[in-house]
Amino acid sequence: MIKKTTQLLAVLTITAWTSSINATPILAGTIINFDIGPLGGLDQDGGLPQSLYSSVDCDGDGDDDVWNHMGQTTGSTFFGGIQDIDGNELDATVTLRADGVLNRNGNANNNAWNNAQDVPTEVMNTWYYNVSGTMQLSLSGLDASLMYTVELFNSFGSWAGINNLSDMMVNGVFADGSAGPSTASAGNGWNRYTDGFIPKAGLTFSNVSATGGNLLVSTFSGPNPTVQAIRIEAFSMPEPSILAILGLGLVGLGWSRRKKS
Ligand SMILES: [Ca+2]
Ligand SMILES: [Ca+2]
Ligand SMILES: [Ca+2]
Repeated sequence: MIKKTTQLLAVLTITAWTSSINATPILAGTIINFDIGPLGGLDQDGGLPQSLYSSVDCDGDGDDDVWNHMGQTTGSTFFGGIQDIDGNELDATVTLRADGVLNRNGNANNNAWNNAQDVPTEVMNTWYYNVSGTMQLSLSGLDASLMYTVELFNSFGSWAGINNLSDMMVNGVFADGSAGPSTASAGNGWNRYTDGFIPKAGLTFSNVSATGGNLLVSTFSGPNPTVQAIRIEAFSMPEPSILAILGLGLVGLGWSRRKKS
């Protein structure tokens, strides 16, 4: 009995050890793809399942891209088991949670993308939606010392000509950094047909910092908010020395101007 317990403990220890050494932190250059809305449960790691798509190669490394399937609309649960675009299992602290989602749906009829903007058609064929109110997707466990590019994809044609406007924000601001009002191209009153479906465009938020809780919160509000996919890429903050040199340059410029006048 003692021997068996010892063996069991050894197995558990090794399992915990190997899963911890396999986990990868988010580094500069890490890309994470989320396919929002596909059917399917959790995978064997108890977290989000993944699929590989060969139709596009977003990062151009010649390998199929990994997409995490966020299909759980129950809310209030942070789902881990997330992989980066190369299939590396990320730290268990990296999780995604959905709030305010009414349901998910999917079909190919309202999608004109055909692998546009490095997003597989299959990914765009599924989505989350609500009929009113605000949907939120919160990505937690990010490195606050990095910065992020967030791309939101909300783009389909409606069979009834109903292409409601929705506001899309990340951490409470539009893509131009303002809290609004702003332009549709920055996410204020985004028309999923004329702003997304026809030009086959996503909405890119550049230079986003994770908030205090290491969070990136994407919100979708309006009469019929929808979202089909999210992509996040991490990058390093500009070197402090470069900023310092720029700052010194500006001070110097001010000094020389003052001397002339
Ligand atoms: Ca790839
Ligand atoms: Ca997984
Ligand atoms: Ca989708």
